[in-house]
Amino acid sequence: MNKNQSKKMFEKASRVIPGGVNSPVRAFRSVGSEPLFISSAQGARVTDVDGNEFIDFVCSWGPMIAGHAHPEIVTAVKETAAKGTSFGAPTPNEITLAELVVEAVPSIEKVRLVNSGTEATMSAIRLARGFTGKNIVVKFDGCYHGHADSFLVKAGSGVATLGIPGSPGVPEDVVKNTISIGYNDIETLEKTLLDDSLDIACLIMEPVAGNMGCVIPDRAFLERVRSLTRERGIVLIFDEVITGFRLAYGGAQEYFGVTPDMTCLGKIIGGGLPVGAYGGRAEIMDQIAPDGPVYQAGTLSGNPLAMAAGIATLKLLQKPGFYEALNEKSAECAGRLQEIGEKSGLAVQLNHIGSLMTVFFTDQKVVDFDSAMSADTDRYGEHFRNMLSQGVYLAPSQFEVAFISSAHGPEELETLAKMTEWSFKKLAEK
Ligand code: KE4
Repeated sequence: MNKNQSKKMFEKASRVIPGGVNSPVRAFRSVGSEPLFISSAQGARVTDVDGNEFIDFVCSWGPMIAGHAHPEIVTAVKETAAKGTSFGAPTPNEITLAELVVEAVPSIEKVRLVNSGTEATMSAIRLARGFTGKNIVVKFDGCYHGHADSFLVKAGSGVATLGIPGSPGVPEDVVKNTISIGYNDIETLEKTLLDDSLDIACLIMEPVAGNMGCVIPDRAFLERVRSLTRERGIVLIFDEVITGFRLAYGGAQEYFGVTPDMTCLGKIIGGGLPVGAYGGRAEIMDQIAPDGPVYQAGTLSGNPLAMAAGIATLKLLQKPGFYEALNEKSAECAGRLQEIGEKSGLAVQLNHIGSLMTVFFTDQKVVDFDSAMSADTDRYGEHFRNMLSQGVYLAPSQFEVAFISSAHGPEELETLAKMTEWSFKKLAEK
């Protein structure tokens, strides 16, 4: 495969952008390769600057649930741009998108629009702290909530330990109020939330984890999180930046029938443009400035173009049968991959829910951060490179998910299955 132009651009980019990329995972470091520079995309396919075309299972990390360059989304953005790109003043489309979110998401009575998932989650925990007057935030190992200081803590040591900075530049003073414990670990959850010495403001979680690869909550665990946080007056925040409008129109909270106190959104609600959102019960949201004392602001919050792309996307998702069709073909595809894995002789696990899936190269069932970390990342890297050579673009990390969109048809999913079988055979021969 000719990658000359990508190579040249990567060298040029690296002279002026740290690592040559504007987000680390795009650097392809963990899959032993160099990044592709994308020139265009259409439906389920992306084309790089060397003219190579790939079936795309990254989907911009989730937003492109209706496929790339969907005509209704492109038209909405073009028409809006022609009337101006930003005013720093409220616009009608912000009401439209907010109303769509309030209507769709069970936990949200009021919502504040921001510019990224990180901004949504960092604002949500500040609000939870302001609302409760408490400081401690509980999260789960392997769950990623964006790069705000409070979230960048080392994974817990199996028991509730106050946070240890997970990155230089994050002061201990900040992360000492963050506790990270094991996902699906009810015993540690109970020990932590029932500990009267801990002044816990909120618990934030991905209701399906997508950042240690796809890890699905035990129903008992998810229900215990809800019952314990309610019992203890702890604000339960679902970080649905990935799962929001992905697992169902009402997100994971609709899919599982478990309603948090607050929800963070991103990705899909921006249709590929920068949007995040946090929302919840009105009594909590009314504490946010200018109504309340908890401060949060943003120059481009509710940006007209991003609103237009988000509204056009949600309108597509409202079409009858959208999720049934998407989840059905994803399940069929997952079933094929499961079968291929079982026959391959390789140690592979497939975790799948809705239109999200991850193939883990490990013999352990992947149910939390530790079991996810048992995966052979070198083997994943080989698999990634095998698939890329056959025109299939998977997530450039073992600890991400593959996204399927409504634009992925039988041909694309058949190619995924066939090339997976070919790659697994190659890996097994090594
Ligand atoms: P952003 O700030 O990247 O918009 O959102 C942060 C975030 C928050 N919560 C969840 C559950 C998320 O998955 C994310 C961001 N997701 C990653 C991919 N898993 C973004 C990709 C990247 O970092 O380049």
